[in-house]
Amino acid sequence: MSKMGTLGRSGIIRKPNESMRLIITTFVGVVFGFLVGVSFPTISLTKLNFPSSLLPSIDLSYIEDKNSGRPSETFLPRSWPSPKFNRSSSSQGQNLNETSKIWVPTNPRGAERLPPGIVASESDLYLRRLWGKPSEDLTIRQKYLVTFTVGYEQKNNIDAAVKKFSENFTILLFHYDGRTSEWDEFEWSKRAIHVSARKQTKWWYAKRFLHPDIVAPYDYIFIWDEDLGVEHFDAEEYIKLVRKHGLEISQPGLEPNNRLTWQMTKRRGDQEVHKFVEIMAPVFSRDAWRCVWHMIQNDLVHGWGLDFALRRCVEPAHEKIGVVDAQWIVHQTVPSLGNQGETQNGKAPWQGVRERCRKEWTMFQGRVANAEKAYYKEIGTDPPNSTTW
Ligand SMILES: *[C@@H]1O[C@H](CO)[C@@H](O)[C@H](O)[C@H]1NC(C)=O
Ligand SMILES: *[C@@H]1O[C@H](CO)[C@@H](O)[C@H](O)[C@H]1NC(C)=O
Ligand SMILES: *[C@@H]1O[C@H](CO)[C@@H](O)[C@H](O)[C@H]1NC(C)=O
Ligand SMILES: CC(=O)N[C@H]1CO[C@H](CO)[C@@H](O)[C@@H]1O
Repeated sequence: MSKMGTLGRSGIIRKPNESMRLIITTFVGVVFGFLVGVSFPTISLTKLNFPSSLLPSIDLSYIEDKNSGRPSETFLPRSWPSPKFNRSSSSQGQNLNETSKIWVPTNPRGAERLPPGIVASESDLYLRRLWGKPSEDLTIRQKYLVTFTVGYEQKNNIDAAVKKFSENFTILLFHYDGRTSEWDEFEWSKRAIHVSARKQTKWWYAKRFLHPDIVAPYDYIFIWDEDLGVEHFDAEEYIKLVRKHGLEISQPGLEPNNRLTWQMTKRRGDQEVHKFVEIMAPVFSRDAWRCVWHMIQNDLVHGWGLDFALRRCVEPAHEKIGVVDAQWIVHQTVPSLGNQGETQNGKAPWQGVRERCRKEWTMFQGRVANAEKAYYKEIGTDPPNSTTW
């Protein structure tokens, strides 16, 4: 590759004493290119530049297991120009009839020129090795994801919390204080994923790093705060209950509760919705998260008001949003991100944060209401009378 890079730049000769070297590398490059052209005569050298024409020809010799039944010919896109007879003109590629080019409108936006078979539209957070066979990288494909937004000072609490999550969970820490390497004192830290960005909120991280197409392999996604006591919590049991009752958005009971029986608040009045207000420990199903992710606003980082709007993402909300009382957690009020603001106009940092939270809440409500109004106006009907908030 480096050879070819030199060849590509060889037209610009700045220093005379370099020209000899350039001539030699050019010569080597030409010979090399000629040899490759001879070895792989079916690959067009007119349309494609050299390095990329080399790649598909190498891949032809390697057939993945899952494709082993198919002839290797299928690796060659049929719609490419027939290269054997049209080597001469390099501009010929642009004159191709449009209909012979790949254009698949159902592909993800921007990837329409790819044959659908090569489109990997979803990903995951699984850690892979740098060696060996890719197919053997993963010994376990975790089906659940748990994220904590953490500062190092809460390390003991997080350590206790993480230990409540089995190997079936991918662990992802969002660090708001920039301290990541210190966590390596915990054995589990080496298999966790650490994302560091200073002084950001849970929802900020979630919007940026938990795109639905990235977290697609996970059945359930826990997006948790750092100050939760998990002594009475068992993650696998929790999942079992959530599955059993078909909860798309849930949260463990937030206070100690003597009735250790699971009870969903079926007829939730305003008071019970309010109980859900802080969403400190929400758990989303894959489908619910796909919707909620889209509802998170890029600039409203505190997520206030989001909890009231969650019901728009699941239908019927009163059956699919619930609190799992049998698995409960304790909210330990500790100074955390709320204190990471800045002193402004003589006000304490936390006051500025609190004010912004309230402001965001108002803004979010306004945006939802306006969006809804705009929607009904566009389709030309009156909005339903029921108030949303
Ligand atoms: C491409 O082919 C279609 C029919 O197959 C024809 O109508 C069109 O004019 C062609 N375009 C060019 C640029 O040759
Ligand atoms: C992890 O998941 C597998 C398959 O669902 C299950 O058999 C196993 O018990 C789980 N591990 C724990 C610790 O619960
Ligand atoms: C909505 O409210 C208007 C007046 O406020 C009333 O005339 C109308 O019947 C109501 N529609 C429904 C579906 O309740
Ligand atoms: C086989 C093939 O595609 N031949 C084409 C080569 O290019 C000329 C025009 O540049 C076409 O007319 C041929 O059909």
